[in-house]
Amino acid sequence: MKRSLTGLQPTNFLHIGNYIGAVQPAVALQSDTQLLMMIVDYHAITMPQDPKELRKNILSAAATYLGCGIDPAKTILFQQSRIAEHMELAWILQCVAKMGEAERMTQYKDKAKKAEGAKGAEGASVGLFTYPILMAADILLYDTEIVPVGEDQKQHVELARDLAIRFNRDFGETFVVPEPKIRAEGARIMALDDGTKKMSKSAPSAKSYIALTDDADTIRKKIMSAVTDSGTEIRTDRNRPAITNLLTIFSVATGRSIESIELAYVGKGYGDFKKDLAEAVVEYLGPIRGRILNFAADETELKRILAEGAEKAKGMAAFKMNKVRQRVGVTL
Ligand code: ATP
Ligand code: LTN
Repeated sequence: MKRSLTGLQPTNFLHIGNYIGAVQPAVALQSDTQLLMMIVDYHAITMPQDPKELRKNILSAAATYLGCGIDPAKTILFQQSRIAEHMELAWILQCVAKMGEAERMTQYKDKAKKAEGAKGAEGASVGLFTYPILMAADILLYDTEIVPVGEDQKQHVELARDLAIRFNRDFGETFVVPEPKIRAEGARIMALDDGTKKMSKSAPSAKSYIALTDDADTIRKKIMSAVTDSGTEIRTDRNRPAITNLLTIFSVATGRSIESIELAYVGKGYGDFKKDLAEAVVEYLGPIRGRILNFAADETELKRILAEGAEKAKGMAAFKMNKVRQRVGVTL
């Protein structure tokens, strides 16, 4: 069976963009690949986190994945920090990666600008800079072939590919070269309050995203107040990112093609369109929300599932690291 793997940071609640871009594609991969699903807590601390909040967020991430349909009987669901081999391999890969490569990562450049008290990269943590290399370690440690992610992670998966190819060339065949799996539509859901920005968990305004735990009324309010572009027509257009984004969400939530939705709203206004979109999203997310809340109520069970996942992942990671140490020349 092919192996697939993805990870999401336990920062805040997941939003509809995370679900469409990464979680739903991962859930779909459970039937014909061995999926590893990670809560990447050591990625989360590249930006300051309150320890109490982080602990809560790790458990709620587990509940969220389960609520979205991750099945622990099929999938290895685990917390990154429990497997020390991720950090060990990340160190070795840091010695394989080049400064120039790491400096080209666009997410680092964007996040460094936002880092607390920072004047650009000066105030960002070193971890934020090396984070894509830790992500490469996450992927390569498990012989991953397929990495379902949103569009913003494509560059990081490409770095993992480059590092795997270079390591194999220099030390002998060791790693599988992974492929990103990015959906054609919905791989970059935009913020509801700004059609030019990616929907993001760490956005300052809760109006910009729909969290998977938002109730029906909150979803309706957020969609009704979503920005639209100038003009009145309901159709996709490169110069009208906000309405294009809403049409994408409508299409993914209902399984209808964008063209058929555009056709259905010819001559109608944004008001009608948004009302129907809100109902479609409520229907799409409603059952998931209920399941997340149910799983979240049983902390003991969440911890049990994570411990079981960690045990399985540990065996695989330890096996691979033995080989890596031999290749590098530190095993006597
Ligand atoms: P933050 O904004 O705080 O960095 P995030 O919302 O980008 O967080 P991550 O944990 O970094 O969330 O991403 C988890 C997964 O969700 C990744 O595969 C990422 O590509 C995907 N993803 C994130 N935002 C979107 C989006 N707006 N549309 C589609 N996929 C997304
Ligand atoms: N960097 C990713 C999260 C992540 C990941 C991974 C995704 C960490 N390790 C391995 C896929 C595979 C992000 O979304 N911020």
